[in-house]
Amino acid sequence: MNAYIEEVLEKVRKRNANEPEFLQTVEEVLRSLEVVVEKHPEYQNTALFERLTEPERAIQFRVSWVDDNGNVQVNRGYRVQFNSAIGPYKGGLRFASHVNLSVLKFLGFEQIFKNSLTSLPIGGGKGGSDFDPNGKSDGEIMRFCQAFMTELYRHIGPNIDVPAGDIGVGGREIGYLFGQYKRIVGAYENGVLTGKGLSYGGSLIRPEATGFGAVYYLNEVLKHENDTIEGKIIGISGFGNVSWGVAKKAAELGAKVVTLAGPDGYIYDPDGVVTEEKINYMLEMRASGRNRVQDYADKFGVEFFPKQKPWGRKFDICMPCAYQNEIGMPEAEAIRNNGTKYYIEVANMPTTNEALAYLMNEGLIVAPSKAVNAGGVAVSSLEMSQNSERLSWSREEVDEKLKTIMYNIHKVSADTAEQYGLGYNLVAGGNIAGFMKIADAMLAQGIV
Ligand code: 2IT
Repeated sequence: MNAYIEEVLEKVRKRNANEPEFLQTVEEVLRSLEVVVEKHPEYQNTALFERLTEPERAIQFRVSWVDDNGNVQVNRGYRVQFNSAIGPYKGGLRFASHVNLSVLKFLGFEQIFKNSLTSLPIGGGKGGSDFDPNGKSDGEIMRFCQAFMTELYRHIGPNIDVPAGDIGVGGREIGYLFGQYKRIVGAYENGVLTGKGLSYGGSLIRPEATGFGAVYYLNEVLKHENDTIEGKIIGISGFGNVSWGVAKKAAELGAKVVTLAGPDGYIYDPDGVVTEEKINYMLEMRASGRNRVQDYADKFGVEFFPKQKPWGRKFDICMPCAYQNEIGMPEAEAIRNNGTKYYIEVANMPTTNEALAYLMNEGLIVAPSKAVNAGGVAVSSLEMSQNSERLSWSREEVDEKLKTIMYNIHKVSADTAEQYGLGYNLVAGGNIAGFMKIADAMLAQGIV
């Protein structure tokens, strides 16, 4: 163990004692950087890790709005501007009842490394609210988004901080947020948000990007193992935007996603979520605001397992696509005992540190979410490029760039791990590769 890393971890634990998700990711990332620190005394001299683990800015604000019954509701809004060493802060907004500062600091911290891995010029940030969009009317969603932006607008801009979607924030919410931003600033700055609709500056392939990118990355892992995706059985959790992209691309490449999961339980479809009708139905389920996956079982006549997770089943590949920490030790043991070979994280930090270490030690091939799901933010950055040049690129052009980006993320992760004598350790390789660019930029810019 490296003494400097230990010292920093101790300080971070003390200072953020009530932020378990944030401490979890800092612990995971810093431990994997020990091999790098030994070779770089300048990191310690410049307090690089103390600076890296402290957000440049964390804004918290009140969001007051009026619901359909005329009652005043008060929510809490946030934007964590974590690191701007390589570009304007970039990262999504999450609207969910579990949102708090710890969750957004974990997401913002991970976003720094993820964004760096894309090789594009974007810093790390994240934001959101404890507002729960489930069951809200369209009018309530709009009024909430307008109230949220009325405070947020003063902190963001195309060259300052560029939010996008995350859980609970999709195309509809981005539209309302952009409308309010434009109304307040009185200028058409559409590079201020990404994930926009095509008619006002959105990018083709952005809705698909996270899921497609994850499958492109998976493909690189399979190639490395002299394996192919054809015929593979994939177990996933979630049934939102990311799951949809994974199911769609997997089906296109001859694999099958056989489970979907929501807060109500999971469905098992032995024929796979492969037809256009089934894949499109995922969008309908999400848009309904019911947050129920049982609707799929009812519609297509497949089995539904109330209140259960899918990980007890046998799959070739597991791809958790829902929430942080959905895979703890019991789930990890089930996955290992079923003989799964590939564990591909897609949701941000879906695995507890203990379960992650266990799966790696047990010899599964583990790919980290910071790399696997980076396609989403990568295409967001391509959306910013298109907005800057006031042009829009074809579907093929964006998809080709996304493929190249995912290929490079896998390659730099694998090569970096190899270079440090860690074998095919995509978790450490991704962390180190993402970190090196940030560290270089931070050192070059002096003590700020
Ligand atoms: O977690 C993520 O990378 C996202 N929610 C996407 C962020 C973005 O700016 O597109």
